[in-house]
Amino acid sequence: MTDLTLTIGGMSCQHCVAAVKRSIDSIEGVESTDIAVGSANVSYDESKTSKEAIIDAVTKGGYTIA
Ligand SMILES: [Cu+2]
Repeated sequence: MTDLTLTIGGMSCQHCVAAVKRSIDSIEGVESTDIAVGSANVSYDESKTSKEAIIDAVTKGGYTIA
């Protein structure tokens, strides 16, 4: 399992937390997420997904990686 911490821009409320959590949780290989306003801690299986895929899911939702 690989742990990834991201600093995310554009998040301002619990709606954003839920939206980011939903998009990261939908990635196959993501084991657990701990999302807060402005940050995400993600534990994932590196044989199934990648840091790039997780960043992609966040930026597609309209948020930025700081
Ligand atoms: Cu929001």
